[in-house]
Amino acid sequence: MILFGASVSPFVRKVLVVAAEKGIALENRPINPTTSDDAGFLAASPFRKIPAFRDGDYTLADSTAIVSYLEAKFPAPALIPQEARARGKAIWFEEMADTILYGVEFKIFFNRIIAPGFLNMPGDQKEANEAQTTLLPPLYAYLETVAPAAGFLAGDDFSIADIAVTSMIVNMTYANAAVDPAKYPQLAAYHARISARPSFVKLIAADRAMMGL
Ligand SMILES: N[C@@H](CCC(=O)N[C@@H](CS)C(=O)NCC(=O)O)C(=O)O
Repeated sequence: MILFGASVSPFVRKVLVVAAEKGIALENRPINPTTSDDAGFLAASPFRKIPAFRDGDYTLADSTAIVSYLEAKFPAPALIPQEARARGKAIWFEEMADTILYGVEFKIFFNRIIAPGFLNMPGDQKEANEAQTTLLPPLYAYLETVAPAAGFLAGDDFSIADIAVTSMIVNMTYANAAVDPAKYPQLAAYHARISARPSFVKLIAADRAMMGL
């Protein structure tokens, strides 16, 4: 199985963490989605988005679709809860991370890291600063109300909810928009605990080395 895209993408990281937690061997090809002419990537991702995925003759794009496939094919350990309330919450947190958190993460991470570091462009620092000061606080404030002191976001077990939210906050951390423990102590402790899992630690170390952080 091949996963296209680099782990600095929070969506690629989400799939790589799922694979690591389940003990699935994935070959990771960290292609650039904008410029890649890798035929395998283009065949798997009709709109040049990462992550994209191939398993034999089967292809998928979109992290949620790929995680759903991996969950069905490799059910243990379960990362999408079965119980109704827990499953609903897991999908809510994954969706909240992938849309609401990502909308703010993009303005901060793109302008501070991707544009200057990889595209040789200055990045719109005003947009990044405004996103950090006005758009991000309500999101961290919400997560502060739901982050558990022990345990997980959806049900009793570690799940896609924890992976998706943590993956997005990891990118905020790279871009100097980390959770301030003085303002959001529960969320900061939760983020530290989940991002310390071995499935995250290796990827974060590799990202930091790649970005020179
Ligand atoms: N909903 C998609 C989002 C994927 C996405 O937007 N990936 C970004 C990288 S973080 C991308 O491919 N950007 C390149 C582009 O839009 O050209 C998922 O969950 O996989």
